[in-house]
Amino acid sequence: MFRTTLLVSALWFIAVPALGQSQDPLGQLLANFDRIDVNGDGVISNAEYGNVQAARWSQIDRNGDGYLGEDDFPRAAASRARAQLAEIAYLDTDGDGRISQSEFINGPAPVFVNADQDGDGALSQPEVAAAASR
Ligand SMILES: [Ca+2]
Ligand SMILES: [Ca+2]
Ligand SMILES: [Ca+2]
Repeated sequence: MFRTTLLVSALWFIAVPALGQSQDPLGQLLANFDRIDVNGDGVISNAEYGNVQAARWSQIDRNGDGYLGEDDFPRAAASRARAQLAEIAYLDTDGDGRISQSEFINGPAPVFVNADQDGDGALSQPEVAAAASR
């Protein structure tokens, strides 16, 4: 049960930021902004966001095969699994039909792209705050 909750929140975090989940990914990003901004330049780069994704990977790749797939979701959630995987299918940059750990970590997460209003590839604190209040 606990693991299931962890996995679902982790996936909501990356895949569906705007659905008003009680787990508030942008709020967490805002609260931890200075810690995530490792080089202290005042913005969170995709690489810095990748550190967050990397820290979460072990929760996401539940079966530990190095890829994010349907088998990493609870069996009962198969249809939701497919929907969420479809939403992040663009992360499969080598086109092998599965999302590897490095594709997951290096690719821009939907939450990142949505919050990056000026499209400069980095998140400023006001951008995160604005996205969090949407
Ligand atoms: Ca930075
Ligand atoms: Ca897996
Ligand atoms: Ca791939």
